[in-house]
Amino acid sequence: AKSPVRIAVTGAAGQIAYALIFRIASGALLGPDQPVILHLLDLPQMQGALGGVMMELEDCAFPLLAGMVATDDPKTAFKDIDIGFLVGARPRGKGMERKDLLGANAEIFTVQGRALNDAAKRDVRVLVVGNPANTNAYIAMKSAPDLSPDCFSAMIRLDHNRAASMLAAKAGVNVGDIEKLIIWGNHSPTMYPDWRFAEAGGRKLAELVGDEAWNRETFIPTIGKRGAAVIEARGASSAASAANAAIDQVRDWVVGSNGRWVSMAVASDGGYGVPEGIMFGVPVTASGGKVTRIRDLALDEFARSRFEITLNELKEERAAIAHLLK
Ligand code: NAX
Repeated sequence: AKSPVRIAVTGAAGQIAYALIFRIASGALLGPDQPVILHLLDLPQMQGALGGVMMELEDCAFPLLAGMVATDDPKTAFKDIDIGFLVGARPRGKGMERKDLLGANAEIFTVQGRALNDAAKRDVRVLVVGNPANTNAYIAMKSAPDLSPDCFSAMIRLDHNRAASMLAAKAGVNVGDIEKLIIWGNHSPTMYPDWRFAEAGGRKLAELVGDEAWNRETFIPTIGKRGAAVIEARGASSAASAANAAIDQVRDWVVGSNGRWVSMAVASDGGYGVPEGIMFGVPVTASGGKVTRIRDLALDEFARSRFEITLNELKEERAAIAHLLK
C-alpha cells in the first residue's frame, strides 16, 4: 500500500473547507488508492466546531483517511505536509478599507509562510484560496525563503471553471471538451477570461461563438461578477464550487493535467512582461507538481488592455504590502 500523503487545510472549520475536506478524504484529490492524513488548522475559538467536523469525518468511515490532526498552531498544522490548502483568511469587515484587508491578511500569511518554511516538506505544494488570494500567496512565498517559489500558487481555477461553463452553454458544446481557455491575472473582478485560443472538439470557439460584442458586454462582466451573483442568490459566498476548483487545481498540479492547458496563478518568471514574483494567472500544463508555462501567446490590443488592468491591480496590491515583508 502507498504511504499516506499529509494534507493541510486552513480555515478548516469554515464553509469552503466543509465542502473540501470530505472530498479529499474520499479520494477525489489523489485517487482511490492514496491514503491521506489531514492536518486541520483554524483559530482557537473555532476548535469546538472543528471537533464537530472531525466527528463527521470519523462517521464517514473513509477507508483512505489514515489520520487527522486538529490545531490552532500553524507549525503543527504544516509539519511534514506534502500539500497545503490555505483557505482561512480574514474576511472584509464592515467599513474595512481595501488596504486594511490587505494588511490583516498580510499578517496571517507572513506567519503561515514562515511556518511552511520551517515545517513543511521541501517539495510541498501550497494552494492559496483565501482572499486576496494572489497577494496572500505572494506574501506566503516571500515569507518562506527556504522553499522554492514553485511550491506556491493561488487559486484562479474557479474563474476558469465559471468561464468554461458559460462558454460551453453559449457554443452548445460539452464543458469537458473545452480546451485552451485562459484566465489571466488576479482572482478578482479584474481577471481577464480569454478564449481567443479556446477550442472544443478541435474547432475554435471563436468560430462557434464568434461574437465580440457578447464577449465584451456580457461574457467578461458576467464572469467578473459571478462571485457577487452567487452571494446575492445564496446569501453566502461560493463554497462547493470553490472547493471543487481547489481540488481541480491541485489535482492537475500534482497528479497531472494530461497535456491540457489549465489556468493557475503562479509566481511570474518575467514572461509576458509580468514582474518576477507576482502571482499571476497564466495558462500552464502541469504534472508531478511541476508547472510548464505556455509562452509567447500573442496579445492583441484589447487583450493587452485587459491584461494591463489586472496586472496593475496586482502591482498596487504588492506595493500596499511591501513594507510588511522583511
Ligand atoms: P469562512 O468564513 O466560512 O471560513 C473561513 C475560516 O477561516 C473560518 O473558520 C475562520 O475561523 C478561519 N480562519 C480565519 N483566520 C484564520 C487563520 N489565521 N488561520 C486559520 N484559520 C483562520 O470562509 P469561506 O467561505 O470558507 O472562504 C474562505 C476564503 O476563501 C475567503 O477568504 C474567501 O474570500 C476565499 N474565496 C476564494 C476564492 C478563490 O477563487 N480564490 C473563491 C471562494 C472564496 O470567496
